[in-house]
Amino acid sequence: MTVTTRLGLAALNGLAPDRRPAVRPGDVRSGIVHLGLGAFHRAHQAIYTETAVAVAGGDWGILGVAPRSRDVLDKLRAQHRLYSVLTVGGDGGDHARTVGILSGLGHAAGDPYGVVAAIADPGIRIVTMTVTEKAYRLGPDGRLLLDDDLRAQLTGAAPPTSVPALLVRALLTRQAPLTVLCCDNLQNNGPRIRGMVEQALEVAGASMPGGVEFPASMVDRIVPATSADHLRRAALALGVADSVPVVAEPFHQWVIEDRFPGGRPDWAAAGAIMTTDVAPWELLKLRALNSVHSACAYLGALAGREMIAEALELPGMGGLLRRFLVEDIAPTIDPPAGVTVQGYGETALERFANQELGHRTHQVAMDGSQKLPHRLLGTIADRRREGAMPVWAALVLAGWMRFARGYADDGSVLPLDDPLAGRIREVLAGAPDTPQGLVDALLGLSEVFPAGIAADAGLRTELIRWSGELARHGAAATIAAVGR
Ligand code: CS2
Repeated sequence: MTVTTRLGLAALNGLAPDRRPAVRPGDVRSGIVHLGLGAFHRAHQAIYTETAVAVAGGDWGILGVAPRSRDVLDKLRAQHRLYSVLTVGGDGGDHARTVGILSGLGHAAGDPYGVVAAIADPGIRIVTMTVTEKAYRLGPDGRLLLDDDLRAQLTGAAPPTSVPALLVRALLTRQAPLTVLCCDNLQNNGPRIRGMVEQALEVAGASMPGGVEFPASMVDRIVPATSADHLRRAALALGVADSVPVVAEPFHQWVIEDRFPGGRPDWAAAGAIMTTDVAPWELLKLRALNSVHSACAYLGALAGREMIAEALELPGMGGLLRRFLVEDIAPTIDPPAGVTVQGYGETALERFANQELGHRTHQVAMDGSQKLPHRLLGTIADRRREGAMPVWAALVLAGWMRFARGYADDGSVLPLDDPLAGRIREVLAGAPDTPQGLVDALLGLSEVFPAGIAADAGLRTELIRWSGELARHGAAATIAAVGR
């Protein structure tokens, strides 16, 4: 069957009621600027916000800002800012619904001053962000990585296209209270972003105005890149063709620290957990879900597995990941009331096994230098402080190191999609291609590894041992041998 009608305002009346947006597109005025119009935001915060507005009202339309590429922006514009979310792997099979909460669109690279003006506008009371770890330009010590370009952006000498500069240039003129809500997988994300903005304001010769809050939040939903197959399935499930659908698993969770001086949507009415303490949720998610995801990605990619669900099927992988969870991760976490690390980890593994998602190992492997400090290195540091050796965490880190070499076990090339790719290639080119050479070269990256980890002789020995195992036997055999 070919679907010929295109998604747009005119197509909405022809959709079944459960596929239409929960709010009337265009009815809701903007109250939120969102930086990072990628798939994750559209399948997560946008749906929570649309549901909250449908249930409890409020001017909480989202003005979505694309940081760099215009592609999604132009396609959304052509569809009157409408798009669909295709939920896959649930009991009833594919289900699609359209979302109409986007009340405006912006482009940071093309019109940075327009985005600054939007954030400074008193009608906007919240800025949410999903720009990924690297966009915050923070080093392992939490300090802003300043270069000439960023300095020029912060002082007004160059257009403010980066996230720190967009926020700072807007805060310099803003009068009304504002909440800046980071929705990225950063440990301690609220205070960390506050610290980043404080430093950036200092460079601009200013200090933090009153009435600006930075609550922490934990976001969770697996949202892979949309494939051609997803496009086709979204059109079939919806009955009209959408050029920018997003695909997601049924599961979703959002835990938010409740500090919003300018008000907020009734996200609790949409199922979010509003709380005073996000930290236990954040740590649980980063360490017991994201790091396990990375383990599947690096070890799976080395073993030639294209998809996360296929990596999980490697003999021994399930056993290895459970040992990683129970022996290394669980002792470092005090989970929220009513949750166990093991139970949470089991649910994560079931979610990773969703075959319909088509989540590629290479996608999760991306940006390892930015992700691992938040999801893996804390576990290692905490266990080492206790005098224990986190053997499985070391295997995962060695997996990243082997991945960074750029070759899978069958010799095929692995993409190193990482903001530090140039630095990584440079240090590896100057080192012998041995387990020891690999480990020493990469541990020397002070942009990634805190001094305590880089100088840990016991950990270094363990990393060299695992790198040697992976080099000699390959990831598949290494996992099969230990994951019983
Ligand atoms: C993944 C996350 O790509 C990755 O690094 O681990 O995007 C993961 O799918 C989400 O955090 C799940 O909420």
